[in-house]
Amino acid sequence: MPIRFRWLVALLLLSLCLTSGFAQVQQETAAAAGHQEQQKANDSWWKHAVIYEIYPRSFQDWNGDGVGDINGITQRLDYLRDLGIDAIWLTPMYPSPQVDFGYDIADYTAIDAQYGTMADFDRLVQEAKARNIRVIMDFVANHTSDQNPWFIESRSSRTNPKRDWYIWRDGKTPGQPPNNWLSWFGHSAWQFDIKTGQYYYHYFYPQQPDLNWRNPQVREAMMNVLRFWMDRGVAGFRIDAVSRLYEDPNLHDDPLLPGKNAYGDPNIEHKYTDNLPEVHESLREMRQVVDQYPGDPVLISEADEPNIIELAKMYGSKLDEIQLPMDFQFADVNQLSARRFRELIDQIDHNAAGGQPYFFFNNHDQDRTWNRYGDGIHNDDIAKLMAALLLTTRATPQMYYGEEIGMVTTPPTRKEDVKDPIGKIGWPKEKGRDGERTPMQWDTSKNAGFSTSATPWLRVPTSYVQRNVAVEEKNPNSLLNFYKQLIALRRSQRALRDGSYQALSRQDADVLSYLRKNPQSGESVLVVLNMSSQPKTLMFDLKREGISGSSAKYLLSNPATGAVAVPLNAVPVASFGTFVGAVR
Ligand code: TEU
Repeated sequence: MPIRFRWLVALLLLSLCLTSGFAQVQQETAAAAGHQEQQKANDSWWKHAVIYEIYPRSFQDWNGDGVGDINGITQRLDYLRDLGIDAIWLTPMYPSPQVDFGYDIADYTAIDAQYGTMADFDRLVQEAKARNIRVIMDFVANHTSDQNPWFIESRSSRTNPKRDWYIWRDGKTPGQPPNNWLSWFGHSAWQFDIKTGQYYYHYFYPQQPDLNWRNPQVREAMMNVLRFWMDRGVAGFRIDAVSRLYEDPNLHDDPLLPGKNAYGDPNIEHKYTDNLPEVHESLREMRQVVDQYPGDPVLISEADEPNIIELAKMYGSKLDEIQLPMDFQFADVNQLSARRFRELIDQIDHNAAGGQPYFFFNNHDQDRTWNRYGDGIHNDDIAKLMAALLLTTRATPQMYYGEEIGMVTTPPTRKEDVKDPIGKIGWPKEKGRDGERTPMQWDTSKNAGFSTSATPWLRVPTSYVQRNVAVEEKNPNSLLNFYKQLIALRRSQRALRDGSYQALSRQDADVLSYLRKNPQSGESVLVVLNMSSQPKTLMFDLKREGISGSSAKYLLSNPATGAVAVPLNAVPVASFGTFVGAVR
């Protein structure tokens, strides 16, 4: 071959190689992009986040008026970052007469002056973002305040254009409410309004009239509320009382159940006011609105769904409704029952149909875990065990301020001190929810460092002297440091982050144990929670789970031990002890 041609052939070959190499690179890049897309879908931030509920009135008072505020929260962001929190859910801080401490909203798109200004809020979002903390707002969709201009208009006359924004009905007979529906907060759910001679419906306090979600104008106004806060950079919403959005338009009476409630009313099944199918249309609508925004916004739903079927429905048949429905069954087991917890984890694992479970134990409406699960002797161990349960399953965990330091429910001791109206209506059987809303305990100074005011809105429990952030930070064995270590493990251990859940020793009535299996070849995590007062030594055969090693490496345990590893055929767990170990 003449030398010229040889060059030509060589050049041709080279360019062929290059193009095919390029094509390969291109193919690989496309595959990688596809993989990334796939991963993104599996890897939404809220699947891996630790979400922390803040009750703003009680977290940190910055201006010294006795009520917590936005700047107070901003001031404590470093604490939350160091704890390992990814997102904070703020209970309502909108203008409100505070009958239900913010859950009665007079204006959905403003900030109540007692908590600060919109500029303070914007700064909080910005400062949180700088620490990789997202802000989730509370969306009180079911009802407004009776001081909301919408309701003021609605009640002004029967012909007002906003009349139909709320649920107005004639009495059954003069002086008789339209039917037997009862408020969750006691007595009839109907309030007579003398001016127009009709009753309005309120699932909660009479000062919280229910919006009429069947009215398209109401839905549009509420969707605009979502847009308003999304535009300000929030990461999503916790939607209040979602299952109560709709009620039977034909006003059927609810079925009566035996016995009476704390308010002296007959017990009833809220059959015609809860979980009507229309709820799901509205949830899809909300989801479509937030999905218009970047950043993978999240919707969390609040409602004590009565069973797994109703809970699973919250995800939507195409996973197009709520990403994180709160699992109240799991939150309210109210006894250390390994069987019951195992059963509930199974239920959500099998029924969520690809949806992400969402667990919590504490919130601003119910007694703290310390009181509901503690036995009075081993409370600290039990609190650690509950923390491990919350933070080592597949579910996204939600914490409530103060649980990480073991805050105790401290209800008022005298009726005249009660702030939460249900405590006044139901005293002494129902003392209200003040007990779980007491100020955050930061240090040993006056008012636990919550406020410089002489009279914080709720009294600080005396237990603050031992139980506070400053003291617990210094103690390596404190509950606070246990939480920190668990959250760090949840981040660092691939198995805890992305692994599947496999129940172990299913027949064990005392010990809840499970494996979080590494989706790749790395370490899996074995969790053992002894829910009994008897120390135990357990045997695990994990060969069938693909674990060939014969020992587990300590990642975290309570009580702490100096040991590095333990043989899988004899894992010791103290009474109410916790073991978290790595296996291969
Ligand atoms: O609670 C809504 C609600 O339905 C609760 O009664 C819930 O079912 C119960 O806590 C389960 O244990 C929300 C808020 O969280 C609460 O603070 C408000 O008072 C209520 O809405 C009314 O807005």
